Amino acid sequence: MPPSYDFAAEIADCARAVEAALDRLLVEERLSGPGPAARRVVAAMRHGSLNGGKRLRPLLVRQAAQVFGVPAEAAMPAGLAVEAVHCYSLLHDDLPAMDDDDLRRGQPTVHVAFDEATAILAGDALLTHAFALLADETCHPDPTVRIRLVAELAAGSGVGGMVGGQMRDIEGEKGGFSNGDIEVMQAMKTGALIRASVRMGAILGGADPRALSAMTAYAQAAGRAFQLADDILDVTATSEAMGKATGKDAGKGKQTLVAQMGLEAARRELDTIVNDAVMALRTFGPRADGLRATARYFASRNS
Ligand code: GRG
Repeated sequence: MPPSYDFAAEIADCARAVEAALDRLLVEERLSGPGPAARRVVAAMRHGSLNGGKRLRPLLVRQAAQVFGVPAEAAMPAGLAVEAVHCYSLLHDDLPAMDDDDLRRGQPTVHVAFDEATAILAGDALLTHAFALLADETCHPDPTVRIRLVAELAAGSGVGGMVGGQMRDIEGEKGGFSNGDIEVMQAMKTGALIRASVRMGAILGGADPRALSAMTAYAQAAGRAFQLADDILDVTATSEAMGKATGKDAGKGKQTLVAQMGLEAARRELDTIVNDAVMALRTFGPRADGLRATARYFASRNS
């Protein structure tokens, strides 16, 4: 990593590379199996994954891998797998049975542009394809590493991770959540995939158990910072800036830390958490500057 690390250049470069790779991969020829890929589902997968998105999870995979000297291109297939899971989660989250949103990344959501059944299937197909990307030899030459990546992504996205967090979030709309309940829900719903991204980068780089545990501590703090910033933005940002509806948490009686502790205390807490994330990386030196910058970006972003 060069002495003066340029975060703006790296996030832009990563977003460009992810967009181009998804554009190449999400086509009928590449997605066909025993039968030809269903054209309408592929079109909905493309609608739900192309043209937008900050691509923060592939960025985290790449930056975590970079700590162990892995080049950005070698971290791309694993990053794409996490992004495919993330896009599926947004697509399903927007459905009428969940958050019922019409706008995502400044465009009509997939069930609005297509229909509900197609949106469900497109989400399912993105989730399934994520694991095909990890199983492919281009992801890593060593099958043991590929299996660890599969297990990591499954744990982060499944019922003990993102899906379980989403269930808790829905249950929490009835009220009665303590601050601790909210933290567990958020650590699972949003934090688990961020944690998986960082750990997958570290696994690609062959991190030893001590390094993996430091990276995990970073990831957990960064995930909390990301979610707290998202809750703050839901109160303070416009829907134009966010490319999606804002002010929905309070409207639905959603349990957030901002609602519990107030805006000013939430902002102070955010500073503390970012500091925790940066401190977790103290043993890594300049190669971890990317991860440090991303934790700071999570707290300062305005979209
Ligand atoms: C439906 C199984 C299932 C899970 C949904 C992640 C999630 C769980 C729902 C998304 C709801 C939401 C808006 C959560 C807040 C945090 C979040 C994931 C924001 C969107 O992520 P960004 O900012 O989005 O990385 P982009 O558009 O940049 O990819």
